[in-house]
Amino acid sequence: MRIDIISVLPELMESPFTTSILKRAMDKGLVEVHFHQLRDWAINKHRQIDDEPYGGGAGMVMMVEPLDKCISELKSQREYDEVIYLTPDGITLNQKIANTLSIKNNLIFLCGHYKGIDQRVRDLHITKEISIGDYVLTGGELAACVLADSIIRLLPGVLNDEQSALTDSFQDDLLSPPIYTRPEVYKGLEVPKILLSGNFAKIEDWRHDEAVRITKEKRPDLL
Ligand code: 6GU
Repeated sequence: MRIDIISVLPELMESPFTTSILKRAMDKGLVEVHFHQLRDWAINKHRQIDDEPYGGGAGMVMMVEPLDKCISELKSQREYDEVIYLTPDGITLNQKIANTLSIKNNLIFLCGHYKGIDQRVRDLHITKEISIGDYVLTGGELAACVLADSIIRLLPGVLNDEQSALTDSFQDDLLSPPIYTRPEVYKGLEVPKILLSGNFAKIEDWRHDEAVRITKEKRPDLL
């Protein structure tokens, strides 16, 4: 998989991709992530990429020309499955969307800023608009990192057996059951006896029942 991320602040996205599991995925060649500084496609010497909205109003608008030039150049180099605009007015990211995107080859992420992008960028290029939740961030960069992480961890070979995505919360629409490790008793709090029984069929039943109980309690909307 290849992900191209267009942003005015690519430095904001360095550490997620140079640390831990995502770094290993990159080192193994399972994913390539390329950052593009939008200002490199600016059309004047001030490297301007935003301008005032027609019709007036507060805030600036990301200009059509730099974005169109940048995206068109990328599209001339390879076929993209999706051109995704990260914006709070997109559809809310969930596990199903991450699963769907994880089987694509080439993705473009465009990080929104200011009041948003000129509508003509959407009309020309954007195939999906994604938000990571109902709150507002200063820009799309952190959202792009969240989206990339949710996708990359699903690529074959990224997680090891222990970290397997198959036992995640949300994989089967249930939250995870409680988990414990040593010691058996801590400050009077005991590990449930069933987990020490060695009866793995019963343990699986208990885990499922606990997952249902916890989902009912915390996220009844998932059931
Ligand atoms: Cl994708 N962008 C911004 N600026 N804020 C957000 C968001 C995206 N998703 C949730 N809040």
